[in-house]
Amino acid sequence: MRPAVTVCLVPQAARGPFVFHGGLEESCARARAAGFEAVEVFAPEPSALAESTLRPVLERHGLSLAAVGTGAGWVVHRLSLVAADAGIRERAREFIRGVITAGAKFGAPAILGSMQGGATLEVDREQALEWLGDAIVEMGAHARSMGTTFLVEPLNRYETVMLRTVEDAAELIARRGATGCTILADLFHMNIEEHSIEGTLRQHGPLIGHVHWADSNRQAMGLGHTASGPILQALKETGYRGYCSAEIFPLPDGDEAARQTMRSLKGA
Ligand code: LER
Ligand code: MN
Repeated sequence: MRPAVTVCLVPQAARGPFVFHGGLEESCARARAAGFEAVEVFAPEPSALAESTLRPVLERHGLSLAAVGTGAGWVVHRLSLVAADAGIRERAREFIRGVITAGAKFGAPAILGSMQGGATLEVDREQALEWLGDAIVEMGAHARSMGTTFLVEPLNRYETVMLRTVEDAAELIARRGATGCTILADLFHMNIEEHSIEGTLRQHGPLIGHVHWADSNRQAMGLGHTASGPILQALKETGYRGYCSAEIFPLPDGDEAARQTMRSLKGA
């Protein structure tokens, strides 16, 4: 289990569940000071992940890139893979392709979260699932061609009507025969939607490509009521070797949330 911590470069998401919000250089320095060797970056657009910007900072702080988010396509640009407007859907795919390409230069997968569609839709869910399936087939193939993967993330019911459980994501990937896709298991969303977090991780073990390591209240693991022991045990049993990345609120502050995350993964 490799620990990672989230860095948000999007002013519109300043109150979002990310540990560090203070700019790339400062966030990387704080991540390293808390003992991390990898960061997950939430950027406003693909150009913010340009090699010429990102590589020197990561190298300066001895950090790898664990993953890159695509949610700013929605938060900043109001793009969605399931918008009624075909032009918006195309721009959404272009945005995600750009993030995949940028992350791939660092060996980092891109995450599909909010761009899958929200809690209300402009079209019926069947139509939206068709478009979402088309997109994951295309994005997965693009990620694969770049030597990386595309992370499909189920979200809780208050954030999406599309993929809410790991089973939903696994079913869509299988039904559409999407290659290059794995599933992001966000423990905060799973705490709301899954019957059993550890049971689900065991059932879908080979498909789990990334974990958002968050407690029930979306604070650092250990600050809510999720039992992390059985989850770590399930991840170990299934041979999970990916990141456990803290996508959590910076409470009581970012540095302490980062340190608590490290403590919760000690010996894992
Ligand atoms: C993205 O990783 C996520 O978990 C969503 O809740 C976006 O806020
Ligand atoms: Mn997440």
